[in-house]
Amino acid sequence: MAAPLAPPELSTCHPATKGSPPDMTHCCPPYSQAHIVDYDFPRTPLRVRRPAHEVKDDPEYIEKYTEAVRKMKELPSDDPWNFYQQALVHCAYCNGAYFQKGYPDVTLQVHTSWHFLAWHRYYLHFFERILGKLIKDDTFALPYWNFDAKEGMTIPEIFTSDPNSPLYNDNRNKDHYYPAIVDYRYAYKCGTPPCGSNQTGDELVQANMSYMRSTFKNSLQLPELFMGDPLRAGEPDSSKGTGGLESIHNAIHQFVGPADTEYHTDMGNFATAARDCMFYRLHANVDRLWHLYTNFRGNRVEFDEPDWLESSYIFYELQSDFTGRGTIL
Ligand SMILES: [Cu+2]
Repeated sequence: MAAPLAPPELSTCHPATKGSPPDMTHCCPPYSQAHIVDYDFPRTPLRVRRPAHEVKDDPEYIEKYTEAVRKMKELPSDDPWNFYQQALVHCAYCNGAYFQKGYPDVTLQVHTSWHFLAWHRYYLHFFERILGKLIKDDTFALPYWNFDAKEGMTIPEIFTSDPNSPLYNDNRNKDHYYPAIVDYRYAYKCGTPPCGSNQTGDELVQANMSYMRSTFKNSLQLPELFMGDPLRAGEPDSSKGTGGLESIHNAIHQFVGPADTEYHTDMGNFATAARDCMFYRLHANVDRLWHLYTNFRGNRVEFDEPDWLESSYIFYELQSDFTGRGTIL
């Protein structure tokens, strides 16, 4: 049965009803056929992502970032580069809009398995390239939310301070705005209250840090503990275990999303999470933590097998100049 996960068949996209709010089931791309080609990494300058708590004191960068997101939100609503079209990519891959190619009963889900880190790495890569193109700066890099450092353990204020900013989103838990400290054990549903570690201040900072440390340390010899279980073509995600890094990321999604609504839109639901700029900030740090994990393991590939190395996905690619819309990859 073993085989690498294949990209979805666009023509079979259907309503994404798995966990979606009832008004958020139309997640398919605005086309059903496309010219699909293999992706070659571009020869553009290296983009260097910086931590949120550093860039907030760099008005020139904040201006660029805000402008890029504004432009993305202003694109025609059916343009693949449009901010909300990009968010639908996440919905389609996560809320059951596709079946796995060749397996009409098995939905395609890129969470809760080893695909989580790889898929999101590519997702951010293409999103970041679009932002850079829109402001004609191919060195533009997303900031990362450095929630594993003391200075970064609160929701960054550039996303919360100005309701008129393109970076702002109203569907969040405002009780968790600065100076509330992120809690790696936070969850909407947790059986017995309290939901989370029940700690505050420095104690919570220390608890988070030791949780992160043990997540790394306990999984160094066994990458599935950090990255999630292998998921091969034809296997349902429900049979798989979530990796330690994804679990921390889940807590942070829930920490940002509204606790008191049924579907916890935006950040608390797969279908809508990427409608909030915080999503990309959070995932930029998840990606960085994966990079650190790889370093700690001496840069050995985590799963040296074709089912991991040859899995593939579909994203929107760009034209090579600054002028037009993206071509589809
Ligand atoms: Cu995701």
